[in-house]
Amino acid sequence: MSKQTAEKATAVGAEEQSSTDVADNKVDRATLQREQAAAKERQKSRLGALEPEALIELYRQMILIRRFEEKAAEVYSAGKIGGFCHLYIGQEAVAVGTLSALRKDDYVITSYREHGHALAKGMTPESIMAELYGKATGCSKGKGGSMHMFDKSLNFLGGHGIVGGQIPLGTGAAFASKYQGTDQVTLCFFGEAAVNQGAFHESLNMAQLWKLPCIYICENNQYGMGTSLERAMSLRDISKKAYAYEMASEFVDGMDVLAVREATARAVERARKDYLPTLLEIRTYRFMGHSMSDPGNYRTRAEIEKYQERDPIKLFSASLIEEKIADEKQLKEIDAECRKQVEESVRFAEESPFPAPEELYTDIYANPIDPSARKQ
Ligand SMILES: Cc1ncc(C[n+]2csc(CCOP(=O)(O)OP(=O)(O)O)c2C)c(N)n1
Ligand SMILES: [Mg+2]
Repeated sequence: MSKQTAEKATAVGAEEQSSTDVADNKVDRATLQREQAAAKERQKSRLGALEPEALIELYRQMILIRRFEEKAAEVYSAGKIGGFCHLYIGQEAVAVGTLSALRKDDYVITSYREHGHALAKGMTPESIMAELYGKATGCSKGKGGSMHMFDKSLNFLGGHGIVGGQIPLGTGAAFASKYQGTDQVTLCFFGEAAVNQGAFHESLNMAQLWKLPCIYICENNQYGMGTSLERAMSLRDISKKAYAYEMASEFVDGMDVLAVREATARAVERARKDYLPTLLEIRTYRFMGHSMSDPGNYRTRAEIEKYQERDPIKLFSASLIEEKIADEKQLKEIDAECRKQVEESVRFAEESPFPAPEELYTDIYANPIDPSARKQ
């Protein structure tokens, strides 16, 4: 990929960058409405690429994540979940859009804000909720909690707490696929604050140099904990950082699930056919605080409201209804089914046992410790 081609790829996505993407404290309703109308038209023009059932499935996955996260917040506040808990509300179109462009055996690796990715990869709400509760039936046997969801059978490689720590690991997974001669690709997710870590730059350099089938997905929600992107980064146009490595890149509207899917599909093709990496900057926004313990005093209510107007689920349901792909009743039924599914996951978690004390000594080393040897 030449620098010129990479520039062209970015320029395509850049058309969709909103003029109101910077933090501010007043809502210009007229501009917002105009931008939302344009966003809806862009989304509608993409609807024809998928069958109605596939479109409705995207809606179902997004609403399942939303309802799951709302419930997680509720049970966390009720003291049922210990440790950290980072919610994905507002960012659903990113996990759902990107993962919908994958094959089942492709790899996914991400940060601690991963409940949504885990659900979109096909993990059950039960296995995730039980993990949040620290129960033995959780996907990591109750030993990982919110930041450590894993499912080897689905090639879901976690759930990582160190900012940027998963980027070299994802690069390694992509290296393994190439080395073993498979055509699997890896989606490696991280937040925009992780881009300032050396591990990001080392990984991109290596991936382009060695031609690794890794798609680097920066979920730019514009804040790293309480620090805004403006205060932390000299070059804020993250997709352009790929130029330093002559890597293909795109800027993508993360509130449009179909735009996300299309950009990912282009990157997947490049990775699967030619072992070429891509950097996608997907602009999004988290509606909740950084974690459940964040009161969020660094943002104005007006700013949050502005982004809530751009809610990816609101946008997609409006497009589906206006284009007569689904009606309101049908979408409400799907919502009710998802709520029920989430309720069942809570019941499952509540009724599951905590891990047995002996479990303290398992899953620590590749060669398990023999507890009887400890007594000698
Ligand atoms: C190496 C490292 N430094 C600092 C932290 C503390 N920390 C946890 S999350 C976070 C912000 C990361 O923001 P971003 O990458 O934008 O992801 P987001 O939380 O917005 O999804 C920080 C600084 C950490 N976990 N690891
Ligand atoms: Mg962030």
